[in-house]
Amino acid sequence: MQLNKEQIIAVNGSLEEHETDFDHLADKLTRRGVDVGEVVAQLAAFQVAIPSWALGAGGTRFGRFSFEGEPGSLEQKMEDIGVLHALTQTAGAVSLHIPWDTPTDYAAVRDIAKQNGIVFDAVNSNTFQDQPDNQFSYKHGSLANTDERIRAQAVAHNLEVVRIGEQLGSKSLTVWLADGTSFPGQRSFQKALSQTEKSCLEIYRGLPEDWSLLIEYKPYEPNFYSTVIMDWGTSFLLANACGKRAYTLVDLGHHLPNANIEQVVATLMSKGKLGGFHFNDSKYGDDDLTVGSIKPYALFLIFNELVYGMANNPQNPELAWMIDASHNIKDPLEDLLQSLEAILEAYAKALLIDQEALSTAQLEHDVVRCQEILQGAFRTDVRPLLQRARLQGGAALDPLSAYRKLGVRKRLVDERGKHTVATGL
Ligand code: PSV
Ligand code: MN
Repeated sequence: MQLNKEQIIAVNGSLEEHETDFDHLADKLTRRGVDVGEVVAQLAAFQVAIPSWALGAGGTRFGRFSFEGEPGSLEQKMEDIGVLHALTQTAGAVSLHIPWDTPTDYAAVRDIAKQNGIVFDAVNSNTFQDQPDNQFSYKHGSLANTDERIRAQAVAHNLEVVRIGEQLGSKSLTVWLADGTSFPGQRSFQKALSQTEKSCLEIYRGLPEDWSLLIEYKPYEPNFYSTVIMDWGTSFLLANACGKRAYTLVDLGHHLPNANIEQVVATLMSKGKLGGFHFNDSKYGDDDLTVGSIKPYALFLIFNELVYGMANNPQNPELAWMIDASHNIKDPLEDLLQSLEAILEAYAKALLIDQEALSTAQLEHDVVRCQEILQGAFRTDVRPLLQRARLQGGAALDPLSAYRKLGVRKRLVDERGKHTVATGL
C-alpha cells in the first residue's frame, strides 16, 4: 500500500486555521529574534530511521498480543515506513535488524525503498538470540564469550551484517550486546571486557573505510547482575580502543533511574564520540514506550544539548537517529507517528532556546533567568512550525488524524489479513 500526495492534500482540507496559528506564532517568535524560516527548514530536514522490528506488535516476556494487518515480510515493512514517511516526511530511513530482516530479494527491497524515498541507515547485528544455522549457542555470551570459537562466530555474524548493509547503501553497524551475567562470580569482569574489546576491534577492522561502528550500552537485561557494556563510559572506552570511526550510541531507555542523559550527550558530543541515538521513553527501565509519553521535559533538555553540540562541536559526526520502541498495546504505526511528533516537538523547542541569552545568564550566575530561558522555549506550542515543515514537503497537516481518516489500518488488514506476524522482539 502506498499513499500519494493527492490523497494527503485532500485529507488536509482547509489550511485556514493552520495559517492563522502559524502567523500568530511566527510574529511572536520573530519579535523574540527567532529566524522562523530557518527553524522550519531545520525541522523539514530532520529524518529519523524506523527500525524494521518495530512495525509489528512487540511483546513482553509475559506474552504478545498480535496486531491485525502486521507486515509479514521486509517488503511490507518498507511499505509501512513509506506510509509513515508520506504522512510526515520525517521517516525517510530504515534500520534493519539481521537476521530478523535479511533481504531475500535485494533488488526488490532497494526498489521499494526508492519508490518511498527511504534510505538505509545503520544495520543492527543480533548475537543475543541463537539462530537455527548457528554452530554455537550465545547462551553464555557472544563477543565476550570465554570460548574463542563462539567469539569468532559472533564476529563473523557482525561482518556478514556489514556485507548485507553494503548492498543496500548503509554506512554504519550498530552493535548491542546482551553479554553479561545474572549471578556474582559467573564470569571475570576484567576478562570479559578485554575479550569484548578484542572482538570489537576485529569487527572494526573488517568495516569498509567509509563505515562507522556504533556501540550501544545497557546496564542490565537480559542479564540481571551485570552487563559487559553497561554504560556510556564503557562504550566510550571501547570506541576509543577501536578507532576514529567508532562511536557511542545512546538509547534513552538504557540508563539506571535518574541518570542525567543530557549530560551524557553533552560529554560525548564534546569529545566527538556520539554516533547515534535511539529514541523511546520509559518510567522504570528499558520500557520502550512512545517517545515523550513520560518525560517530555527530559527529552527537551537532551535536545538542547544535541542542538548546541550540532552547532558547536564540529568534531562530532552527523548522528544516526532512530526510534527504538516496542508497540505492545497501540497500533504500531500510530505509536510511531506519535513518537515522530514528540521528537520534532522537542527538537523545535530546543531550536527556540536563545543560546546567547542563556550563555549571558550563565556568566552572570543568574540561575533564575537560565531556568526562565529554558522553560520559556519549552512552554511554547511549536506545533504550527511542525505543520508548516510538513506542508512544505507535501505531508499531512496532522499525520495521526490523516492516518485514521484514510483508513490505513483497515486497508492493511484487507490486504494482509488479520493474522500476519512481523519479526522482531
Ligand atoms: C536492546 O534493548 C536494543 O535497544 C538494541 O538496540 C537492540 O538491537 C534493540 O533494542 C532491539 O531489540
Ligand atoms: Mn536500542
